[in-house]
Amino acid sequence: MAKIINGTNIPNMPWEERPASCKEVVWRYTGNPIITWNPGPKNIARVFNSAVIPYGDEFVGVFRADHKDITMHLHFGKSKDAINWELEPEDIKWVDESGEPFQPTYGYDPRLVKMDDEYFIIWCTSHAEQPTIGLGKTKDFKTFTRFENAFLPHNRNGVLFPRKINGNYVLLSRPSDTGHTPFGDIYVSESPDLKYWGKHRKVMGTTSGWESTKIGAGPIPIETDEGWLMIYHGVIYTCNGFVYSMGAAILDLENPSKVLYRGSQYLLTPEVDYETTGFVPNVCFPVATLCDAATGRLAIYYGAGDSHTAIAFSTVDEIIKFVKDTNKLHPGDDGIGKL
Ligand code: BMA
Repeated sequence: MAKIINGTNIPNMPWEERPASCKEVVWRYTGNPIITWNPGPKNIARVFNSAVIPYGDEFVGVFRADHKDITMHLHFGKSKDAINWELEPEDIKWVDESGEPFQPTYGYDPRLVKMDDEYFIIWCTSHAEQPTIGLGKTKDFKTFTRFENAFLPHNRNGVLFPRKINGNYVLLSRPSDTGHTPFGDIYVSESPDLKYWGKHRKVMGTTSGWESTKIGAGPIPIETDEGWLMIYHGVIYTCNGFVYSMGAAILDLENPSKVLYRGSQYLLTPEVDYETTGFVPNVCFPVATLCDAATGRLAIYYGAGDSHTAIAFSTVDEIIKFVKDTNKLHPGDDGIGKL
C-alpha cells in the first residue's frame, strides 16, 4: 500500500464498497447527486464544484452556489456526515488583513486546504472584473480574511499544496482567457509568504482525446511516498461542446513541476444523467477529496453538469496503480525545459 504522508484519519467519511458489477477504478455513490437543483436557501439555484474538509468530528465546506440571477457566489456549509449539507443563506463575507470589508465581485470553484491551524481557500475571483486566483484563510469559518489576488488575470483552477515545499508555498494554476477558454495547461508557482509569487514552471499540458483541449488541477494533491497524487480535469471539444472528465497524475514530491506518471485514460467521464444533463451538460469537475489515511479510502467530490454535487469513491492505491498501468509521459512532463 502506498504510504499517505501527513494524512488524517477520517473513519466517519462517506464510503461505499465497489459494487460487485463495477470493474472501474472509480465508482459513483449510490445516493448521487448529494446536492441537486434548488437546494435552498431560496436564492440558490445550483451548487457544484465545491470543497469540503473535516472539522472536528464533523465536516465543513466552501460551496460554489450559483444564484437565480446566474451569478457565482461562495457559501459556507456544514455537515455531520459530509453527505447532507446545510448551507448559509448569505455569501462568505471577506475582510482584508486589517479587518476592512474586501468582497470579490464573484467567486467560483473553491478549493480548501488546512495548514497548521489555519484553513486556506483558493478560488476563481475577479480582478477588475476579469477572472484570476483568489486566496484567503480562516481559523474558525466565521472570520474570512482575503489576501491580494495571487496572479494577474486571466487565471483559474488555483490549487495550493498542503505544505511548503523547499520553504515556499506552492500553487498550481491554469492561465486562461476571459471566457470559456479553448486552451489550458497546468503551471506551478512558488511564494515565501502567499503574497509574492514567482518561479513559475509548467507542470503538464494537453495531449489527445479526453484531455486534448485543456486541463486544470482539481482537489488538493495528496502526499504519498510515491509522489503527489494529483487528480485533475481534462476537456475535449466535441461537435456538441466541451466534455469534462477526471484523470490523475503523480508529481515529484520535492519538484512538483516534474510529472513522474500520467494516466493516459480518464478515471471518470460523464455517463449518468446528473452528469450528462444540467445547466452545462457533460461535466465531471473534481475539486475536493476526503482521504482516510488509515485505509487509503477516497471520496472524490465533483461538480456534475454545473448543476449537481456528487461523490465518487476509490482508494489511493487503486488510483496510483491505474496511473502507473496506463502511464504515458509527454515531452515536457519530465521537468526539463519548463521555463
Ligand atoms: C469551466 C469552469 C467550471 C465549469 C466548467 C463547465 O470553465 O467555469 O466552473 O464547471 O467550465 O461549465
